[in-house]
Amino acid sequence: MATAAEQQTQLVETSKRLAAFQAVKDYLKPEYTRIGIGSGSTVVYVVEAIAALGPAVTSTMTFYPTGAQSEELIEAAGLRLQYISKLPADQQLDVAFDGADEVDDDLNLIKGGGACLWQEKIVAASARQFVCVADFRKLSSRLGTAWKKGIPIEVLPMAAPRVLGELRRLGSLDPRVRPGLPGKAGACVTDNGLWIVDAPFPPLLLPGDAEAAAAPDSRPAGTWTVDELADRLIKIPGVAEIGLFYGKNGLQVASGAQKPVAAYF
Ligand code: ABF
Repeated sequence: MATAAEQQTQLVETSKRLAAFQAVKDYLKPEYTRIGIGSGSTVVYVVEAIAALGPAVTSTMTFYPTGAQSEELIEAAGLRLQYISKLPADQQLDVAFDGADEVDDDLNLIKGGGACLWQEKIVAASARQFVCVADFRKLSSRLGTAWKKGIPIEVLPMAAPRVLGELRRLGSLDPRVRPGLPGKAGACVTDNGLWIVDAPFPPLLLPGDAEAAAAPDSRPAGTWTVDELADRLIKIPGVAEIGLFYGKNGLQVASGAQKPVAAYF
C-alpha cells in the first residue's frame, strides 16, 4: 500500500507526463524544423513525447537545448542536437517547450529554480512560440504564492552584496545567495560562472488588480506588478538576468514569444 507521500509523488509525475504529451500533441507540428528544449524534470517527459513520434516525424527536426541537462536528454533520445549560438540571427525556433516554477493567471512565469534561467530566456526569446509545461502545483493566481523561495536572479559574484542591498530596498523579504548543492561548500554556480540570488517578494500584482491602480511608492513595501518589478530588477548593476518571464517584453514583439502561448497542467 503506497503511503500518502508516494501517492502524491505519483500524482505529480502523472500530471507532468500528461501535460507534456498534450503540449507536444497540440504544439509540435510535423513541418517544424527547429525546436527549443528547456530544463527540469517536466521536460524529461516532453522529450519522451517527442521521441515517441518516431523518426518519421523527428528526423527533419533539430533540437536546441537550454543547458547540459537538456543536451543530454536530446542526445539520449537520438534526436539531432544544435546549439542556440548556431542559430542565424534571421531565423527563429518554431517552438520552445520548457517547464516553470510558478505560472500566474496572465501566464507570467517564475523560472530558474534549476539555475538555467539565462539560457532558458535566450531560447524562449528565439522562438516564435513558447509553450510552458507545468503540473498543477505550479498554478497560482499571483506569482510568489506557490513558489515561495523567491525570484531567481543571476548575478555577477562581485556584485552580490550590493544586489542584495538593492533587493532589500525594493522590499524583498530576506533575499539570499543560493547555496551550492548539499555537501558542496559555497554558492550555487551557474553554467555561466555566475551566482543565483533568490529574492522573495509579496505576491506580484497584475495590471487589473485594484492595488495596482495606486502609484508603486504609495503601496506597502515590496508590492509590485510583475512588469514593474521586472523592469527594476533587470536594471540593477550586476544583474545578468532575472527569472521572471513576463508578457511586456520587447523580445516578444520583436523576435520571439517570451510569454507562453499556453500552459499545461
Ligand atoms: C526549468 O526547470 C526551470 O526554469 C524551472 O526552474 C524548473 C522546473 O523544473 P521541474 O519541471 O522539475 O519542476 O524549467
